[in-house]
Amino acid sequence: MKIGIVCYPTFGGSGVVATELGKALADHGHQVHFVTYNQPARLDFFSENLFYHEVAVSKYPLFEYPPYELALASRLVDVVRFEKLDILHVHYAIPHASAAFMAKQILMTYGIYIPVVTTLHGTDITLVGKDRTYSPVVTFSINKSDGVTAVSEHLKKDTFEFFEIENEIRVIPNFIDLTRFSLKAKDHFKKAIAPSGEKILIHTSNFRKVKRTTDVIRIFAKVTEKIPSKLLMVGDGGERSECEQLARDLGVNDNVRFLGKQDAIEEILSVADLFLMPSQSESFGLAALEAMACKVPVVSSNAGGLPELNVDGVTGFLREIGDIDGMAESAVYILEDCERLNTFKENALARAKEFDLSIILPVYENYYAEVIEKS
Ligand code: GMT
Repeated sequence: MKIGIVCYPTFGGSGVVATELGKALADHGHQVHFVTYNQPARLDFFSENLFYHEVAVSKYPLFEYPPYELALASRLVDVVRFEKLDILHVHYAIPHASAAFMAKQILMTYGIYIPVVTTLHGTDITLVGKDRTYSPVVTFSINKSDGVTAVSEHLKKDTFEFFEIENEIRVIPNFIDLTRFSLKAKDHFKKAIAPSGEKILIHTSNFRKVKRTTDVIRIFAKVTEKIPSKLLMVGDGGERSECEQLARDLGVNDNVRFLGKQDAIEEILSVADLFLMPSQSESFGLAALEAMACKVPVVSSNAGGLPELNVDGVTGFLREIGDIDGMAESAVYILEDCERLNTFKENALARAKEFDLSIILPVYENYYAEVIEKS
């Protein structure tokens, strides 16, 4: 197939899923065309089946807000027509689904019907989408998509709850490439971080409020009262300085390292004993899946789709949002006993294997075929 992919070309979950999916489809012999405003973060190599089309937004003094959606729609018209695409797959509803709808309408004037699949990732529904500023457009463009997928049952339920959806929504979960995400031998790095054999806790995110990153620091402060440990905070975003200040206020800053944005996340995860994800909202929790693939158990909130990934008492624990004491208690329970920790680690990996790319890729391929056939 010739597949067009629209996404945010950033480190964020939806961009990562879209890029990894595109790469895997290209490896499987499909021709994949990315249409975005920047080269996607993980698309920095050559493949004969991968193409990148930049969306350039012209600046004009009149435009206080440059119309990205129109530039994207125009680019899509161009790419679909001249590359003869079979299907467009847009990741994150805003503004990609509505831009794709507009492109589809324009393409009809050329006698071309391009089926559009929209994948809902989370905040496009739970935070931004249900905001009245956008909700009529989100509702319309979901209903006008030829296929709609959501990354968890919970997100599907939320979508039906928040919007008047007449379309069917297919759940296709996030996936992981286990050839890349696996435990790496990084003992020297582990020794440098935890020279006295301390346990290593880790959190990776974009440090947005929804991630409750200050909870991570508070949980860690409680864990260190019981177990000598270190905390790695990976990523960057609005809440980072607040976390740094809190670590100082709680007197744990010597044991916390802020590593900023990192590419080789699997190498850092490989030294960790426990992943913390106390999110306020999480449609799936790709970062937790990445950790599990590297044999790291997860203590998380029970927000959104997290219970569909993290199996309570098996791959880690689920606690109510904001239950800092409970999450610290669960963390100590996992870390205090080596044999128990190893069991949780094995369970985490076994669970991650259920989301292997080799399982989820054909699900997308079959879905595309189904959508193309019925369009
Ligand atoms: O929250 C993030 O880390 C970024 C966000 C995004 O929209 O890119 O991630 C969302 O999509 C991911 C991929 O489907 C999911 O695994 C994340 O759970 C989801 N984030 C939220 O729902 C808050």
